[in-house]
Amino acid sequence: MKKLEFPGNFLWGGSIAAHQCEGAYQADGKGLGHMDFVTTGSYGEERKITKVIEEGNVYPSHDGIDFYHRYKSDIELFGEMGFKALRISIDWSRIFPNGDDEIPNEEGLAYYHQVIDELRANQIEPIITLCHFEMPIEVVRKYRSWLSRETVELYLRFCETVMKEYKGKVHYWVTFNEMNHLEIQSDFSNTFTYMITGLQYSDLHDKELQLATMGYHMTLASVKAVKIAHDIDQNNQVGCVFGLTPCYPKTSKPADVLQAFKDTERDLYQVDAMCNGAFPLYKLKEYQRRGITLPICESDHLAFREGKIDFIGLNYYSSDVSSAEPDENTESSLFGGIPNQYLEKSAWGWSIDPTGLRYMLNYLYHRYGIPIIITENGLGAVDQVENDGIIQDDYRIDYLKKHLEALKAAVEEDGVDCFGYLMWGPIDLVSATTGEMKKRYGFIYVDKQDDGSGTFLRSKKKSFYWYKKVISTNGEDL
Ligand code: BGP
Repeated sequence: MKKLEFPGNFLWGGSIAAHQCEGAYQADGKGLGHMDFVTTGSYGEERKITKVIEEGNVYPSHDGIDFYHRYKSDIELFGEMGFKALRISIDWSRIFPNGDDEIPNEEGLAYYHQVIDELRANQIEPIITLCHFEMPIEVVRKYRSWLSRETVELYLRFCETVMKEYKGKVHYWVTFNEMNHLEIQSDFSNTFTYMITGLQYSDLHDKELQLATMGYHMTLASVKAVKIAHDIDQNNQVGCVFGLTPCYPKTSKPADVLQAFKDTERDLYQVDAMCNGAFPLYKLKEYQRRGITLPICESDHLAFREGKIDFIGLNYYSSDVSSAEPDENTESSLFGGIPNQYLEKSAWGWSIDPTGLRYMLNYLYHRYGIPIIITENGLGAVDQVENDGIIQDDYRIDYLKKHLEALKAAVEEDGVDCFGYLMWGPIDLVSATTGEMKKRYGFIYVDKQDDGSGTFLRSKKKSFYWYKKVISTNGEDL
């Protein structure tokens, strides 16, 4: 039998996001972004409220891991591991500090030139996310975030500016990170609403209509951005990143199976809209039934036809369980799910399910037939620094190894076209859903704690050497 292996040009690497690592929240002309207003424990621990601060220099959101100043040495460390690609985001508020400024901020543009050049110098392909929970706060305040069409235009101006600026240096663009989480109704509604839109869930007066409207505007913004990218450079490959969770039926009762199907499908209408050239009719019918009318303009139809994505980015962390009777044994997990007796959980309650990754890859590939890249996957854990300064993170290696085995099977046995694996948080950074530093994902440890203490010093964990070996053997030695 043929030996299983990854393609030779497979993009091994990692993913980070500006607001979770850069810090320097007001440096070189940057405007304030909505994520500059959250502080440790804002959400996550108390999942029903989003605490947003008004001002004050709080750690960690204002300092991140100081990637802004340390990008050179951090990228060198990624290079040492053999990274072929790094997904970063460009913080919109560094380029247009208020969102609607007449001209872009030169210092912001210059900064990302340096980062991209440094990646290229280390033979690392930059993959740029244009909106990873980052938006100038003024766009939220003045234009009511994604509730208004003006925001779509402001976002497109930002996209066009950076796509022209980095033309020839960047070939992979991601329009949005995880916009699909906006409409999930759960304990996390506050968290996701704030992260994705900068608006507070509790402030939405007509929640269903407003969430649907924002989801529509973001989907429209994405397809329009794809067209702009293709017009600027026909070599541009453009995708959108979705955080997807397979939902398994709690029992073989048909009602549970149907519920699981619906829950898994729930997040796919935006993928349908971006791959099929039209906003899906079944979703419009659902909105109609719920009394929701989307603000669709005649010209939008053409935008959907012209803005099909080239690839799908999959963020995969865990799976969920669905039941037709949702209150049964429900406990707090990422999406308020039901425990799966067959799976272990991370310290933050996310079930660990490598097979779910294979399942989701097959699901997506069979449905859309376009290339997929794993844009996030990883384990958030509390790391202990041993006396000799080393972090023995065998649990992280174990998690990643099992997910890579599942990915390998999806590629080689199932024939899924997956062209890269970007591990989430290759360097410790601030957690998106909890605002904490103690939830660590990295191969590289950052000496910074939630109380603000620490030196920002970097050190290699055991997993650093493991991933280096994985890359150098092209995934043969896991
Ligand atoms: C995804 C986000 C990332 C990242 C990751 C892990 O949803 O795209 O930004 O943070 O989740 O989540 P957390 O940081 O909350 O552990």
